[in-house]
Amino acid sequence: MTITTSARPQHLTRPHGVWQGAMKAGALALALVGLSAQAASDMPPMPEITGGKVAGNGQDYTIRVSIGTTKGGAQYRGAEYFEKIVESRSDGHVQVQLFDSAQLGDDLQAVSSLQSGTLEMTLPSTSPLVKMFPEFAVFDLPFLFPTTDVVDQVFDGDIGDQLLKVASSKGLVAIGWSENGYRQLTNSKHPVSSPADLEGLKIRTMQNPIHLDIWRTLGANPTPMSFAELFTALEQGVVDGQENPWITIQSSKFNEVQPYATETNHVYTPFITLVSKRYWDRLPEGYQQLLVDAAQDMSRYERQVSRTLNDQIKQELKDDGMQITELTPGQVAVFQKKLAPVYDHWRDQIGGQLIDDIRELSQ
Ligand code: KDG
Repeated sequence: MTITTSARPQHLTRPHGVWQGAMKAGALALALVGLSAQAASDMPPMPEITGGKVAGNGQDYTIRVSIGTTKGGAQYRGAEYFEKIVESRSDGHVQVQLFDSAQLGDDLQAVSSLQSGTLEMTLPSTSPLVKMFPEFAVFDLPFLFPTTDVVDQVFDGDIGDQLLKVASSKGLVAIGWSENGYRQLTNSKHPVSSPADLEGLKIRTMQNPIHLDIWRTLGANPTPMSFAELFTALEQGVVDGQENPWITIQSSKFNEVQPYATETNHVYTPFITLVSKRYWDRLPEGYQQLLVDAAQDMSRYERQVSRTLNDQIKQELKDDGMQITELTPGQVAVFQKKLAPVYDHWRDQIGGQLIDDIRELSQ
């Protein structure tokens, strides 16, 4: 897949969303179940809404949004901002209802509900969707996104637009990106500071062939599982470990059943904002553009929330007794060297050009 400059999907004209202002403490408290009081208080305030009222066709619309993570995470916070923008700029004619913690199904179930038109919107990780969109597997390659700057260049540039175009098919309309984040390993057995320490550890992965390849290549014993089943599987010892960003580890209380963590930052996982094509085609053009505007504003704010809280929450997990191993650059290099074959395994399927284009961004 070669990146072309005119990559931007037709439905994605970039609005002029800017950052301003603060938000009322009340709503702040309401929205933050699951996060510590400290993290809650450090949550960046929602920016003022920019852009005027949008005229519809006099009809009212409801958008149910399925979210896999809990109310305490950056993802839910971003979705609340999306809700606020859409309801205010449509003068209440478009109502948004948020359903967290996979109430309406996990990522794969929610996407299939969009395709059948029984649900309007969802924010899945890209990893469970690689069978549907093989190019998405580029996000699962280890250590390909060394900094959030590289992530933003992809999200806010041609590569991100091209991948949204790819995902605007199969009954779906892709309108934006947000941040799941850099993944960290946790386990219930012992500290891990080298691949050798992974010998025989049963690690849960997302339903994704590259993640299975990563942990198999490192010498662990990986098993794919839906996020919705993960906490119970950890609690019952069905698996010894898992990997997710710090904010998800805290908001899903994995630290209560996982005493050990290693700051691996081994993969960066995005969320993608998807709308049901059947629903999209019923919306007047003004409301289609409103959803795109709101998704872009949500994307920038959610990334800010995720990054503001990331280090803070890691510290809180430590304060709450989690034993966190911080790898030295030399120790990270051992993991990177051991994982080099993963690139050879998947280069052709993903597309060498796409991988090289992203690598270029960190040069
Ligand atoms: O819907 C939530 C999932 O997208 C997210 O939690 C995926 O990181 C993920 C995992 O570990 O399953």
